[in-house]
Amino acid sequence: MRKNIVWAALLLAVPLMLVACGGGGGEETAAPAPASTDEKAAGPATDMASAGSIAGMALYEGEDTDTVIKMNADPNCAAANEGDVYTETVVAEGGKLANVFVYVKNAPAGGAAPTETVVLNQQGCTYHPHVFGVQTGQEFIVRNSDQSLHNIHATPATNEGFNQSQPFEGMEMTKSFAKGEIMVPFKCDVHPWMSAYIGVVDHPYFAVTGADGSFTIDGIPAGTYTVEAWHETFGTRTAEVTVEANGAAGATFDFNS
Ligand SMILES: [Cu+2]
Repeated sequence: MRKNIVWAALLLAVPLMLVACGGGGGEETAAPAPASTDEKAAGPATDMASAGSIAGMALYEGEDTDTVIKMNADPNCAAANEGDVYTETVVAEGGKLANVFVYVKNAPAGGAAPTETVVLNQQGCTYHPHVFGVQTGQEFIVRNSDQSLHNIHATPATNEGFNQSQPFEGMEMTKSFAKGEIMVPFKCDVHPWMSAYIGVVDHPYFAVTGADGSFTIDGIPAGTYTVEAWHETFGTRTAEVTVEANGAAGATFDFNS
């Protein structure tokens, strides 16, 4: 037993001695080279590591003026929904406003390319989501999940519009927009109540407020930014925001006045 301990001690000691001896050798000067290469390779990652975020809220104390959509004209649409479906032109609860597109106006260059697939789904004869964002050139899917004919009529001001029909359930088409545009309206000429809005920006620094009125834009480099919030009924509000390295900046958009 004791012999084994002695051998183990020797086995541990030998590498330690080698390391200690190597310290004074002239060949050690080569060591810093790979280290500096590593630093260079990690450059962009270091920038992202110091990125901050912008988070906040869209406020609206007024009433939710949405009206119930009458879908009697298309029995399939009526049958596809349990209960009432609302127009979604104002989705507000507890003083918080949903469906507000929030984006950085003077965004820094670069930024991560989008990886997740964005889907504009036609389900129950309304668009889901009602408001969303994509980057310029980013492909998104338009899907018909209904047993009704829809036509997808995009009416942009600066991008190229289109008007294509999807007569059958399960049909999909892939689209993208080349230029930044706030916002691109979508409608369906078969069901006049259908509407959606897509914000197109040439960077990933955008978000849409949720049912609780909140939004978060992650991974943005430190800097001072003009952030704009867009709502289909109430127009736009802006805020100046300074993001510190690794910092969390706040922005509140008041749509009451
Ligand atoms: Cu339709």
